[in-house]
Amino acid sequence: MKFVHRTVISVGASVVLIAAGLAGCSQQPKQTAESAPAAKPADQAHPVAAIQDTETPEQRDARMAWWREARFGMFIHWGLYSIPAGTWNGKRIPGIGEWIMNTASIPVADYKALAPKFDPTGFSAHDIVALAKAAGMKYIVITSKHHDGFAMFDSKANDFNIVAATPFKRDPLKELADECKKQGIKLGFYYSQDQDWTAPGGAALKTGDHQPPTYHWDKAQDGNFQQYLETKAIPQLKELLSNYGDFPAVIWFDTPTPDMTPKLASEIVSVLNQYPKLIWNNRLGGGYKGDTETPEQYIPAQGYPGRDWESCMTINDTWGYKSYDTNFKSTETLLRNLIDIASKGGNYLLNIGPDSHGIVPAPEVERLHQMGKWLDVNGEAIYGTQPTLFGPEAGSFSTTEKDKDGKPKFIPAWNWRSTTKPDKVYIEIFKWPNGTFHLDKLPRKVTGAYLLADSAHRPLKFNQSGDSIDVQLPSKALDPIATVLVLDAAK
Ligand code: FHN
Repeated sequence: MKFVHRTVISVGASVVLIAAGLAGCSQQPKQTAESAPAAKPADQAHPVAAIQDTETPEQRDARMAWWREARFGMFIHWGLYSIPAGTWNGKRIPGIGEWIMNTASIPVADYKALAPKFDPTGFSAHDIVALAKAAGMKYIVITSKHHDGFAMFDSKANDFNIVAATPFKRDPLKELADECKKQGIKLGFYYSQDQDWTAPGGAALKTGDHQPPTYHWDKAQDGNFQQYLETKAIPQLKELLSNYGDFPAVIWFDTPTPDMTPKLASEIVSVLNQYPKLIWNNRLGGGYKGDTETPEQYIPAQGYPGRDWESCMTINDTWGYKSYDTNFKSTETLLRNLIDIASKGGNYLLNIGPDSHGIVPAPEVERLHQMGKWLDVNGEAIYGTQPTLFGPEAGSFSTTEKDKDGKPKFIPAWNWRSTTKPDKVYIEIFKWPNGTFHLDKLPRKVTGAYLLADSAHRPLKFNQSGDSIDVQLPSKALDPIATVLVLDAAK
């Protein structure tokens, strides 16, 4: 897949896009040292000041509090693309499932003809929310409209939507909003504000042999971007922001292109500003940085000190369901990713891709349940924690190997990670040491040590001398994936 106008990093079967003005998504962590932007006049930065430009650090901390506590969320990519599920006209289409319309150059009319076939009666908002909860996830972000332009909600602004155009006629976002409220977790909406391959004027990124300047592959896609924005995207965003009670807690924008000028983006920001609790990511475009960095399909070597961030990742190699993608990551990898991310101060947004019946693939369910079991025992070492006090345990930059940008390659180490709370240091041990666990440079006095998975919290012997400590461990790990050693150690 090849795009123009922006840097593209292919990660397996997925893509990461860096548009002009998009602050996140870079392979190397960007050390933006601002913990909270100081208030500044609108005209100095953006045509319309965003909440991040005007709020105080205290207001920002309050707005971000639940999100920072959460650490683990569920991403859901679900739409019409789950019907072809990676196959078109009998041919397996390479790449990520939700891109099939673009990758296979499917004409608009043919793609729209999927809608009358979409009847996902197996969808249960209750079960999906219960799955997120069982996995230990604290929020859900679902695709309300992906690049294919199909709205997975009841939209009066555009009738290419699940209620008006399918026999299903139900609004899954409404059902999810009700369930999330009932089961006590947050709900956010992904919205593809810029790319829209079925609305005239919607943008398309360059792929395959699609031609400039629009990279459209069907005349029905041609039109005016501003008109698309003002007649479809902004009205739909208004619907999403006002029709779902307490939600959305998050709006997750995606793939901004140069079409999204600062002025056009500011039209969206004027709408977002009416929702002062809302959190939105760094992919709006037009130079707006939003609230969160969004590394995709990778974990930044050192996180983004001073910035909120969230790594979004797939369980297999696709976001939207593909019937033949069985390359599922192991529970061990998924859990270690979560721990790695938490130790660097970020959130993990882990994707599921329900099929065309609305059913979540069994291997995904199985892994999420296993993650939840670990979190049931060890969650206190993840939720609401602060990053490691150490750092080198995460790995180091190679002195010989370079990454694709020619910079020193980061080589992760997988022996242990650490997270902290004001009165505790957690050590998540992957590789069980023989006899004792040794730590250097511990800047706190330790008053007790035990294993989280030992329900009796039996004290472990330790010897602290200066800033180094040795803790005596049992001969075997209590959990083969990660056993958490807790050090009582107040700041
Ligand atoms: O093009 C999309 C892709 O389909 C998927 O939605 C991911 C999720 O972050 N975002 C874009 C690629 O960066």
